[in-house]
Amino acid sequence: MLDIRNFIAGQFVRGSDGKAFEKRSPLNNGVIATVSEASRGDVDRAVASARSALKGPWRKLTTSDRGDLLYKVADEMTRRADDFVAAEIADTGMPRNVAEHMCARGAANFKIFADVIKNVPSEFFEMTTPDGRGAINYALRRPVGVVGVICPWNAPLLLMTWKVGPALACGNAVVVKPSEETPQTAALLGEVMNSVGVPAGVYNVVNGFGPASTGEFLTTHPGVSAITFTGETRTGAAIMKAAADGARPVSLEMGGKNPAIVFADADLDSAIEGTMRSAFMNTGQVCLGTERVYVERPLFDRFVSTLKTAVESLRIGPPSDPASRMGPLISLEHRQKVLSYYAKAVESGATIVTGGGVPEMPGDLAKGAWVQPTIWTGLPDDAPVCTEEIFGPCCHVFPFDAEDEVIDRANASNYGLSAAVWTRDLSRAHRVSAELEAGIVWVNSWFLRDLRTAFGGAKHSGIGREGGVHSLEFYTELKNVCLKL
Ligand code: NAD
Ligand code: 6OD
Repeated sequence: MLDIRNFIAGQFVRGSDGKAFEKRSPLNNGVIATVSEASRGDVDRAVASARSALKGPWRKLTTSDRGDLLYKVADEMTRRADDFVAAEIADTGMPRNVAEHMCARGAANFKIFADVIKNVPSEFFEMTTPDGRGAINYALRRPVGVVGVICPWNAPLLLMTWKVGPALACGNAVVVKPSEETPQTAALLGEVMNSVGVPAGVYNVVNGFGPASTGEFLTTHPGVSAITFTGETRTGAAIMKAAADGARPVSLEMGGKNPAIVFADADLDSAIEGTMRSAFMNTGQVCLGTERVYVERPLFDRFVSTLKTAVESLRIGPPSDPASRMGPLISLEHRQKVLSYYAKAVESGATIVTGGGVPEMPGDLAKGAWVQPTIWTGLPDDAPVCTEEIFGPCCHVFPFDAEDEVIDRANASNYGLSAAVWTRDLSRAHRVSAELEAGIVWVNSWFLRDLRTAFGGAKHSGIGREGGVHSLEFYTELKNVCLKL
């Protein structure tokens, strides 16, 4: 049985009040680890260790030296890729190819921000003064301090390093709270930090839950200078309230109910391949996933029947089977939520094109959090299944007749994270992309990411942007120096 501990001041430590919780495998619901839950006192110690790291050798490093150290972190993660992949798979049950992609992105997140901070130019202005001698102004970037990082379970290492990478590149120290469902890779990263010589206290991990537990202790802690969060919109709102007490900045990456729009002139094979990924990758547990698919009427029947064939050939199975393309959901609890939407779809009168239930799994796997990938048609736009984030392997496919109509329908959502547009008409691609209310619009692709670009959500999907230089806006304070000549 694995013993997952908190990582505070460079040491792996149990919770000071002895509390621990069980981590269960999504494959068969068996207990795979005991995780030490951090108490309020442990969170105090983690924040204090981060704060003192900010005064130690970490502070003295130049941007370039810090960048070199973060390259070593990335290289060590790559060297230990098998460990990270195995840990991610054990926590989530995701197929190996998905875990490999996520872990490679984890390492890339350190390198890209080490490069960004080294290369970002600084502002400089010359000004005149009444005595004729003038003055110069230049901007310096300084770390904000201790950053609290609250993470979800759906892409644990990718999403944690997406925040920790830029935070450290900018010279901050972090206290990370991984999801209670996925504690393993955050702990492994602690080993990596120690082995490449990142000073103790720069990277800390506290395990536990949200309300009345570690998450709340961290986000309400007065020693935390800024909070960056990825997760559900209602959790983000609670964290924003906690941050308001100390007038601390927040960066929130939250939920989505993202549209895919397929025009009749689209390359059908690409649109199907893209929709298979955007609706079913990682068992639909991707914030950028497209649970609403709008297809122009002349292509509608063909699209639905081709998608059905593709979904029915998706191999559901454990990560130990190399042919497996879809794993379980994260937990039985999450499956209950997803299945409640499967039931609501039926109650609302949906046509089930395929799926809608639980697959038969052999042996011990029958106890796991498996669901069938599911396609529906026939519901109105305002049915709960079509407006609320389900976060499972499912989509509803709607027909549409006109460009303006589909833009209005795609935008009629409280969320605004991403959208995918499938068309061969370049002018239309530009027109529609400009009108869609989303942080990112993919044209003839999905989840293609240049990490230098802004990433975040509109409306209830987020507050702020991270990525490239945009991350620096959150993780640094900009200071103007005005020097009288
Ligand atoms: P969640 O909001 O339930 O939990 C996220 C984290 O917040 C966990 O670590 C949890 O313990 C912690 N938490 C919960 N309540 C808290 C509180 N009151 N104070 C402090 N911490 C608290 O989200 P989840 O179920 O882990 O993840 C799935 C959600 O994340 C989906 O809505 C998905 O769309 C979203 N997500 C968004 C993005 C994005 O980039 N926009 C990326 C991935 C996932
Ligand atoms: O690619 C990323 O940087 C990112 N934040 C992806 C989010 C995935 C959501 O599940």
